[in-house]
Order: sequence, then structure tokens, then C-alpha cells
Amino acid sequence: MRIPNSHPRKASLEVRHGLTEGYKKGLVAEAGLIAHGRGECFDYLLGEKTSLQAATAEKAAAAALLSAENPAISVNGNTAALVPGGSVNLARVTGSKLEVNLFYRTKKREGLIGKALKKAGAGKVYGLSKKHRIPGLGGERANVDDAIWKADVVLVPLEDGDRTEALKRMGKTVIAVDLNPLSRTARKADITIVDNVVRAIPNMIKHARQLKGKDKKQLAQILKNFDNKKNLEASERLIRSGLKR
Ligand code: PTJ
Repeated sequence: MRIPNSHPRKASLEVRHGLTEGYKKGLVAEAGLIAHGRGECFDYLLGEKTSLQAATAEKAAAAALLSAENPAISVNGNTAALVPGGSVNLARVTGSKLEVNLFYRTKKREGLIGKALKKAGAGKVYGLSKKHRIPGLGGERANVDDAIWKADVVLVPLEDGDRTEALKRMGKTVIAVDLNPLSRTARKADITIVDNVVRAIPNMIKHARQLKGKDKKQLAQILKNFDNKKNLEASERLIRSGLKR
């Protein structure tokens, strides 16, 4: 469906259609549509733009991926539908491995998401052979491949809280993208990006390009200066002021 240029919320509607198309192709879970609606609500209150806080977190996230030994990007249905090319490019710029990991896991969705990433230019896609199990986590999403298993830093866009906690218990640094600053994921992650994944991934690519080649000390300083708790509190205040407006 073509949305007229004059529509005041064209960008948001186009993202929504990206998701419904992803659902029709079998990439997105039914619950993924509901999760997106929840995200849209927070995004609306944030003015549907990247806040200063989100930009700071995006820069820190790029620094964390670039300083990692074994960075990994976990891809679910919503991420594959909304930012397949962005996920592949971010992996390329930061030297991260891509792994498909699904909450509502089926062989069919797994294969389709793997194919969508390959179509977007990915080399190897992990997650199709599940060799390991994340300790202390129930269900299919506990099954992981070498990329997440061996990672020291994992980017988990639109994640559930349980898995973030379990990955943290394994000693990994977790970067989350979540428009809801109150979610368990947002609170448990080391770096939480309160921004729409469609803006967060391209912003991270931009930061990673600028930071690539900087020495480890400079990257470490960016990470040292970043305070996730304060950043989250500021995002929460922004949402509250969005409500007052
Ligand atoms: O593809 P699967 O099977 O792995 O399933 C994916 C979903 C998203 C269904 C699954 O991970 C899930 O149920 O997630 P939750 O627990 O509903 O959490 C999703 C979080 O992402 C919520 O806090 C939303 O506010 C947030 N969110 C939704 N859309 C976006 C978003 N954050 C950033 N960008 C978005 N576009």
C-alpha cells in the first residue's frame, strides 16, 4: 500500500507495513506484531526520533562491539523484517557474527530468516545448528549456536528479559535495543538503546564507521563515561514529558 507523502505519520506507517509484509512472508511471529504496537506507543511519546540519550547509547554500543573479542548480533523475526540490510552491515563494520535466535522458534521461520539475511548480503549465518544450551533458561530460545555461545558482547534487539539475564549470568556484555525503558531487558542490559530499531541500527553503523581504527583506550573511555542507569532514567523522563505534551 502506498502512503501519501502528505501523511503526517508516513514514516511510522511504512515501518508498520514492513512488519506486516514480514509477517506475510513468514519471518515475523504473530506476537511480533503485538510487540511492535507496544514499541510504537513508546516511540510516539519519544517524538519518533533519536533522543540525545539514545544517540549516546548507540555510540557506546558501537564502541562495545568494536572492542569485543567475539561480538555477536542476535536476530529475531522483527529485526529481520525491519532491518535485514542494516543488521548485515553492522555485523560487517564491527566484525560481529550474525545468529538467528527466536522466541517463537520454528524450523520454517529460522530458515526464512536465515535466507532473508543471506539475501541482504550476509556471509555465514549462525543459529541453524543449535549446539549449546544457555544455562538456566527454558524453551527453544535457550538453544544457541557458536556465535552467541562464544560471544563476549551480544547485541539483542527486541529481547525478552529472561534471556538478557541468562546471558549476563554467562558473563557476557549485553546491548539491548528496546523502546520501553521500563522493561526487564532495558534494566538488565549493560547498554540499553531506547530507540526504534530502524533508527538504532543505522546510527550504530555510522558511529562504528567513525570509531573504527581508534585505539582501544579511546573506546574504553567512551564505555567508561557511559552510565546506563542514568541514561535510562533520562529516557524515562523524556517519555513522561511526552505524555504531558
Ligand atoms: O521473532 P521471535 O520469535 O524471536 O519473537 C520476537 C518478539 C518481539 C515477539 C519477542 O521477542 C517478544 O515477545 O518480545 P517482547 O517481550 O514483547 O518485547 C519486545 C520489546 O521490544 C518491547 O518492550 C517493545 O516495546 C520493544 N519494541 C517493539 N518494537 C520495537 C521495539 N523496540 C525497538 N524498536 C522497535 N521497532
